[in-house]
Amino acid sequence: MRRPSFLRVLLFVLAVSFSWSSWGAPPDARQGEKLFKQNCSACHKLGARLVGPDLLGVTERRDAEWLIKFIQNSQALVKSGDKTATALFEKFNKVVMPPQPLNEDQIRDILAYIESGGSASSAAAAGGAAASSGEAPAVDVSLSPLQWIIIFTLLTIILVLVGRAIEWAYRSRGKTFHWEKASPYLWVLWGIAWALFIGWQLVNYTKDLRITTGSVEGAEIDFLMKINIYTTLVIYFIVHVFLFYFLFRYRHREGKRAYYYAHNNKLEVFWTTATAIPLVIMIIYSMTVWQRIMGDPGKADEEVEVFAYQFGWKFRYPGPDGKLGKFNYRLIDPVNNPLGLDFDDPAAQDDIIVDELYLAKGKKFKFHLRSRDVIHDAWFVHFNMQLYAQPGMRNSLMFTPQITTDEARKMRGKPDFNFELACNQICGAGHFNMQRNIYVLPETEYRAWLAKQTAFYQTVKDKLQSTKTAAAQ
Ligand code: HEC
Ligand SMILES: [Cu+2]
Repeated sequence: MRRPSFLRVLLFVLAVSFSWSSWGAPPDARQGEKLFKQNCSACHKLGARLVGPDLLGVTERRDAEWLIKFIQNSQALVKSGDKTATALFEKFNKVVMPPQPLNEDQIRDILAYIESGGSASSAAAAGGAAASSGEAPAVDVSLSPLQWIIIFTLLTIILVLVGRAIEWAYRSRGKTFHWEKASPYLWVLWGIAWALFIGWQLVNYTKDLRITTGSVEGAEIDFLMKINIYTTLVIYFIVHVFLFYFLFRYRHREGKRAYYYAHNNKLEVFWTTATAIPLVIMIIYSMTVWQRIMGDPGKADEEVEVFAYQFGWKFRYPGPDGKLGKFNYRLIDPVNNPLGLDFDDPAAQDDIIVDELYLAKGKKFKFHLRSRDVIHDAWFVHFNMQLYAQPGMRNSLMFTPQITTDEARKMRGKPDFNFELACNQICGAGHFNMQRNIYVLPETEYRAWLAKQTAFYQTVKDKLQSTKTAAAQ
């Protein structure tokens, strides 16, 4: 087989670098948001119909090529007899969507914004706030995966060319360059560079490992994870030192041959037990941690119901009687009774329903997870806790918040930081929306907050009564 000529390699490099510009950055949702506000918001909204259709989820309904054509000139598409466009035009009483003077990239930005469900707006708002306070917004220097691939390909080609250049230089003086002699030294160089790179990563990217976890139980899991990471790190370095040392020690030397050593039972037994013992210790320890958290955890100080639905969360507190009242999924009514509470049960009449989760520091909370429709996953992100919420099942999970939101903000140096609850199960098209803030307060403030809430039943009592009497008549 012929080796690729250098001309071909050169052509490839040139082709790659020319197409670089067209492979530029991926669509930018923030740019898209700006364009959307300027050009589309008069007639479109995300999440509601205005003059034109609700655009939330439109990127799933239609393919990108169609959308680009339609947005650039919808009437041209209608006239060309496109069925979808014609049907839409009819449905919207022949209101013409004017042609939009946008190029393909700009439309892709808008589509990225639509796909983000309008969530670029909070990021943009934060950016705007930073800009108005005189702080320059951070410059985004991230590269697309394709650009990384190109960079690595180019680097590899450059390395190969340097190697070839060395060979040529030797040959031109009538000598031969022996790679088998040079490579052990290159390996050592590579080993040192690699160790430095790993060290740099450890310094730069382990900051998050040092952040105090939000819950007492989560801190135990953290500790467990750190033992694992640090043990493997130590082994990683030992193994790699030996790897590069042996590469060097047993390098090619004229007239010497390596001794072929096939098998040694003693050695096999030694390294099998040497790895098995720490593993067994680690497994036993993690099982006891798991048992402490998920086994019978004893009585909780507070109980809260976490109710998941497509696509959001509701939280139910027991009210003054300290008891979560009965519920029945048959009683669910999206407006008047979203959680299906059984108001014939007095314990349900004082229950409080809220949209954001409030917790008290140092109190053990028991969370009863419930799902209205599909499997969701209640991930208490900064507390190292998660469990599925399954329809027809009542799962529960306990943990004790150990720092307040204020303390966490100070520790992180981020005044607008919030603990989060997120759905960790891709549960449908609106999955991205299943995120809620969690506020951890000192106990007194938590009690004050609870005391201010009104029972859900009070807010719907009259409506329920009138529908009941209407039904009776
Ligand atoms: C003057 C009002 C108006 C403006 C401005 C406008 N649209 Fe529309 N849009 C409509 C109407 C009305 C329809 C319904 C279809 C029709 O009339 O042909 C529509 C339909 C659409 C559809 C098809 C929706 C579906 O369900 O398939 C998309 C996508 C769309 N518009 C995107 C945009 C974007 C992006 C912009 C801004 C760059 C924009 N529109 C600006 C009025 C408008
Ligand atoms: Cu979900």
